[in-house]
Amino acid sequence: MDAAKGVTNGVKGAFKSDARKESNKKFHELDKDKSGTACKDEIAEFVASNHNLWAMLSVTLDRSEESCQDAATRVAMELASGLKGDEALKAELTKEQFHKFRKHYMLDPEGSQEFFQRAVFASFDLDNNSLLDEDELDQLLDTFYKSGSIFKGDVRLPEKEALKERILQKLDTNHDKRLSFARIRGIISGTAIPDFE
Ligand SMILES: [Ca+2]
Ligand SMILES: [Ca+2]
Repeated sequence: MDAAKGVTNGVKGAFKSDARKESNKKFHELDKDKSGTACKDEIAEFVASNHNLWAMLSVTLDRSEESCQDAATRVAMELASGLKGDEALKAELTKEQFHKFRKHYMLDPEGSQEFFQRAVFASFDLDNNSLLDEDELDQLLDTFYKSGSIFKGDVRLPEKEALKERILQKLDTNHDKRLSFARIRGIISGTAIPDFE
C-alpha cells in the first residue's frame, strides 16, 4: 500500500469509527430497558427527538407532529429491519442495524432524501400494507393541488382524476390499482411529473 492510500484509509477509518461510536452511544441511550435491542417504542422516542426525521414532513403535508413521527417511525423500523409492515414493527433492532440505518438514512444526504420520500409514502399508506390503493393515492394527489406543496414547479397539472388515470396506466403494470413505493417514487420526488405532459 502506498503512503497516500494509507493516509486516505486512515482518515476513512477514523471517520467510520466516529460515526460508529456516535451510533453506539445513541443506541445505548435509546435502549431504555437495556435489552441490547431496540423495539418500536424505543425507536419512536428516538425519532421524536430527531426533528430532521419528521419536521419537514409535518410542514410539507400540513399534518400533526404526532402523525408524522408515527410515519417516520414505521419507515425507520422497515429500513433498519429489512422487514415490511407489521413484521417490521415487531422487530427488535440490533446495534448494527441501528448503525446502518443511521449511516445510510440520517448521515448521508441522498439517503435522507429517500427517507423523506418514504415517509411521505408511509403518511398516505394508512393501512401500512406498503401499497397505496386508489383511496390512498387520491389523498397523495390532493397534495399536488394544494399550494405550498413540495410538488411544485411550472408543471401544469391535469384534472386530478385524469392524473390518477394516467399514473395508474403508466405505473400500475399488474393492474391491481395499487402502487408500491418503488413504482410511485418518481411522482413523490417530482422527477416523473414531466413524463405525464
Ligand atoms: Ca430495548
Ligand atoms: Ca395501503
